[in-house]
Amino acid sequence: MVRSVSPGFARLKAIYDAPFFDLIARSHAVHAEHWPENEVQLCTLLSIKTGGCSEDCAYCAQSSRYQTSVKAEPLMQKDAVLEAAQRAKENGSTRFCMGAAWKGVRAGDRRFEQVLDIVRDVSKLGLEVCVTLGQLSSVEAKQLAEAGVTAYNHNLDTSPEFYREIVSTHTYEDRLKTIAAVQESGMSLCCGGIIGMGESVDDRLRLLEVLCSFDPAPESVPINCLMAMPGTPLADQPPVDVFELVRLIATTRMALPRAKVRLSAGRTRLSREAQALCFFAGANSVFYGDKLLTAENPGVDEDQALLEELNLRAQPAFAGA
Ligand code: SAM
Ligand code: DTB
Ligand code: SF4
Repeated sequence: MVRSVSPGFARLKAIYDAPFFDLIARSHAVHAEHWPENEVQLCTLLSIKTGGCSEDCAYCAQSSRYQTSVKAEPLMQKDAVLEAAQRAKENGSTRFCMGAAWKGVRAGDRRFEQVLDIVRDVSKLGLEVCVTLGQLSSVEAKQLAEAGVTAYNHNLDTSPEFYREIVSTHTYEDRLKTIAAVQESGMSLCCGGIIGMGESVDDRLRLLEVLCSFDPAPESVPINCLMAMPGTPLADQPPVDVFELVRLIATTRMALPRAKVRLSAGRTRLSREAQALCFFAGANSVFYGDKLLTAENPGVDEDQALLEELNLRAQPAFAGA
């Protein structure tokens, strides 16, 4: 099927296809215009409910459909979460993101009430508070906002066309409905994707086109490189080409100048030089701490050394808000 190309998509493609050094010079200039230079936000992730998820997202080690090394665990106790948040703050993170391996949440559910209770206390620490709990409607979104959540992460992950190759247990439309509920509640939206799942460059730009259609624009756009998790259907995917990653970061920076562009999962495979190129092209946030949700992340010492070598400073909370 031949799809007609929208003006938005054509514009993104023209940006993306520019000669590499022109592209990153332009995106760096856009970055410098909108953000204090040499600042990177450090965000710490915590999986507050790991594994046993009903969904079949082909990239995810937490799906109960696949035999992976991740075991299902109950929702963490509040004290342990607070301890982790405090530690993240002491290490220099200004954003704390709690993830749960759920299809979604419903008002009145005991576990959702527990999450609200955790959020009320975490939000007293002065950090940006992000959660990613799967699908929700405006009722739950409002409750989370009132409890002190500042941002909700709900990724579209790829283009509408490719999404059905990756997930069959929910639809792109379901994701868009959750995003609309988040936007209505006043929480800011963190929404991005994964590259390296077998999608085309056009699929990546289609995702970006959808992100650009949101009003307000997403506050934060995580760009994850697939971490090919043993046992998942995508276990054997080859790693993404680093120049494709840099091009996508640069295009995202130019398309969404005020968004935080987060260089997210997959940094363990990126050299220091590759990460430096990503920051130059417009990435201004990383996940910080030895672990993502279940997968490995560079160690804190390694990241501190990299930031120092590149003269990058940790960004204060709510910068650019
Ligand atoms: N269950 C909720 C959901 O699906 O929205 C929240 C947690 S889910 C693990 C959050 C995001 O992590 C996914 O949307 C995906 O972008 C990212 N992710 C999960 N597994 C990944 C992997 N193996 N490699 C890269 N990104 C991954
Ligand atoms: C996002 O886009 N990436 C983070 C965060 N949002 C929740 C999660 C990455 C997960 C990587 C795989 C894992 O740790 O299991
Ligand atoms: Fe479940 Fe989220 Fe993993 Fe999909 S990405 S299997 S919804 S935890």
